[in-house]
Amino acid sequence: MVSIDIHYYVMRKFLFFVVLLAVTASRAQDLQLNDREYFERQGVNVLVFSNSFNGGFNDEKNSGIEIIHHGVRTVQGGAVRLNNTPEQWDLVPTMTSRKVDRENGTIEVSLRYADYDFDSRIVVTGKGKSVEIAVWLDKPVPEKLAGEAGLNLEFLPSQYWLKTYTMDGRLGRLPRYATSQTVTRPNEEKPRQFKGFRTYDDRGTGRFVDPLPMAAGHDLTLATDAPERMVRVSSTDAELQLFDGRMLAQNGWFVVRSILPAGKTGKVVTWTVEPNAIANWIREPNIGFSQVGYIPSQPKVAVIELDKADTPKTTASLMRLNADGTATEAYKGGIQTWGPYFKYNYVKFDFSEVRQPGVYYIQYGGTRTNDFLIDEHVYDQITDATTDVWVPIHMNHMYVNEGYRTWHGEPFKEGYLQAPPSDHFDLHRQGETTDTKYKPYELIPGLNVGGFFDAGDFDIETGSNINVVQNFIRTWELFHPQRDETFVSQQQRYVDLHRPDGVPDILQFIEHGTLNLVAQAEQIGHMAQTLSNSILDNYHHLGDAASITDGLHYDPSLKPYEVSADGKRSGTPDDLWAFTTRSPQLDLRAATMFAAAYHALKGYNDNLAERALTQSKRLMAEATELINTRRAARRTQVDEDFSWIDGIEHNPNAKPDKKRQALMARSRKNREQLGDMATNLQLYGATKEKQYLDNFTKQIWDALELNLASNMQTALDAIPYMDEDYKKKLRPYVEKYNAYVQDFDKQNPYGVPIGLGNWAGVNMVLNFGITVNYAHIYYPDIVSKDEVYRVANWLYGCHPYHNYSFVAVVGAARPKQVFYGNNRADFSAIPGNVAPGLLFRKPDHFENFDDWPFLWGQNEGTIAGNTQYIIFGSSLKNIVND
Ligand SMILES: [Ca+2]
Ligand SMILES: [Ca+2]
Ligand SMILES: [Ca+2]
Repeated sequence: MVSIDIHYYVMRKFLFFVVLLAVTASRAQDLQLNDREYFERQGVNVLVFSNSFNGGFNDEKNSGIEIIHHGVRTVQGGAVRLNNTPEQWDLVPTMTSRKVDRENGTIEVSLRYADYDFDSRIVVTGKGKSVEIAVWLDKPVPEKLAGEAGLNLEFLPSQYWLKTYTMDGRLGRLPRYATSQTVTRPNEEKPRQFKGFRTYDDRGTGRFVDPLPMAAGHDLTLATDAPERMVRVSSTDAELQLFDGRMLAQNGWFVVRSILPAGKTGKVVTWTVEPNAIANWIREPNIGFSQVGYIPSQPKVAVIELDKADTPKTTASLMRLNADGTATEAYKGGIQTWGPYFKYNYVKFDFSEVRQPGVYYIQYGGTRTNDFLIDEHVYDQITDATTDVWVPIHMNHMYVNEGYRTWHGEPFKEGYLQAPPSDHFDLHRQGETTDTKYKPYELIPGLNVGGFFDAGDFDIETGSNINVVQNFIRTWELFHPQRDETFVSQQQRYVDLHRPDGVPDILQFIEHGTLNLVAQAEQIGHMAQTLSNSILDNYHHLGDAASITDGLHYDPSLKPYEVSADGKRSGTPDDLWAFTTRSPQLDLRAATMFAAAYHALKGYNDNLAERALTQSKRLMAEATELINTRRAARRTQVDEDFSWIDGIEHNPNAKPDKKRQALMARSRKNREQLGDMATNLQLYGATKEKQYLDNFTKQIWDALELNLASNMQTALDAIPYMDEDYKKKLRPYVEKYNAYVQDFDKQNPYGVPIGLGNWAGVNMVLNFGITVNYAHIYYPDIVSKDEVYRVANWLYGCHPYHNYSFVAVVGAARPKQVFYGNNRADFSAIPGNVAPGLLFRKPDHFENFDDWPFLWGQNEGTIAGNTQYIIFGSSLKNIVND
């Protein structure tokens, strides 16, 4: 009996626990508002304006209500919007307040469209496995927006296309390509776009295109055939419409939308949104390693990114592929814990011991990586795709051919017009005056020569092009690469890839960049800010650059789309503009670059070299005078300006101590009197005039005291011109820099600086990599060779989110497939491109899409960044091969 009683007691206790567990478990299955202010359950994160529309480029597809669904941010753009399928330059709301009420499990945001004096509130409430999204109005929708304003939520096409859906029980399949229906409506009915610009060319019809819904009803389930993507949206008080945003713009998303009712206030639209969660889902480990492979002697450490709920394994193996196709375990080693970093947990697997050349893969639990090489020659080709393919394709004002394929015809044959005073859509503007002898809209002759496309767009950013020429000159002077894989004829305006022409390509790239920049200085009198599109509807061009404009001079006396009888002019205002507001700082940068270009080009193109030198001297004198005049005028207004020492170490909020203040004051004074130290150093390199070196020497030590990390590169760049004493004096700073480098191992699991901005930080990482390489070259006893692989590992696959190489490189086993290049509409890449990398979304998500190229913050490559990569890659190869 006793035993039975005890048994009964234990049973009751047990049952109680089972019930308790079930209750806890079901609560754990509910969406909970967590400490980081988003709704969370395993496999589902619902973010409510953790990321706000920032207005820079309007709709960056990065904001509003977002869902990270089984690790992928597949839903965003949840907000009150004014269009069925908002485009990038359609108006976005400003978030005027955000309240998190943890007690009641709600997040409330207030949204405002100032252009229409239209305010609304969105309240998101966790309700079991769903969230309720409700729109509240204190005043009815303004009359002008009635029928236009609605609650929108956007779904990532590449994760939803080809999947099935149901709307009120009716079946459908989301299409791979946009082929739904549209209507046209009078332009007056279209809500205003960004700064009044227009994304479309209406061909004189006075009408805009508006997509029609693919489906409508009250209960929609998307991806009924894919549990990891399945989301149910239902509403009892509003009709749901499903649109395809790609009808208007290739970067559009699938949109679920309910129009806000006219004339009503209070809670006007209510949705229940339930993202499906796969039971006990745990994210697959992301094993970060170098897709390019490893040389036998280098450290080889894989960083493994794990779900918080995952239990780390104790060991991993390096498997070697044998000649007969079988695999054997080459090494088995322990897993080291690194710890948590943002939302994941990190461990490491060190297989440095393995030095035998061969083909390997990593086996960690049930996860097997793709194979990679260990071999002496893995880095030999890392810059070839960039120099042989990416760079020549970005040569402006040339016809570019590759084998059977034409990349683009000769763009902008009609040249560039003087920009009138105006605002612009790509972060620059033309000031009140033109600062030139040209009248607004007048043709500025001679600018359609040389230069490089900026990035995924086709403008010439002067500042970037100056960097590009400098990067090429630096590569040329340091490494003298004789590689010749490109035919360049300035006379024929023709470039042919993979056709040697007897001239080293780098020299031809220096020449091409200089040609445009010298033309700017000669024709305009100073440097243009940019040569860019004048109309938004040809700025977002995707396709052959030669078809952006009609190649005919714009003639306002003709009607739009009309061509003159002689066939040389048209009434279509598509010509690009030169934005010519004078910046003496930009002129100074150009002057330095021209001096260096003179040296690089002398003996190859003497005429261009002389032109560059002439402009260098003139701009140097004029800009210095202008800067001093402006500085004197400003002195009374701005007392302290320390912006130039901004950098990782500089904390603008920290009040510097007395000693530092004195140092800052002295640095500023020296800088004003002697000029920028890096500029002085470059000028010394170009002219060998001693005064420049003296100006540099007077400043470098203070600069290193103030900001070691930012100024170390300049200090190292001086070594070839300096004596042994300088090198000795620099030693303790290099020792400190080495400690700074090592410290990154504590800051994050990957050991490199990681940016959290709206543009992922590849430039910062490359700068870091270049400086580490040079520190090793000059001080191998302080900065060991092992350090130079940090950035290589990061770039080629050892990073968060996925393990693909950020460089579309020759040699990588698994490079990224899609980039934000000018062929992005084809879900493609231009070989040799370097992605910005991992975009950080607040509060804790890193992301790099490899099936959706359209987010520039993570996938666009720039001409300045890619030429910086050439320096990084060249220096790495140099170190490895020594
Ligand atoms: Ca641009
Ligand atoms: Ca060549
Ligand atoms: Ca034209």
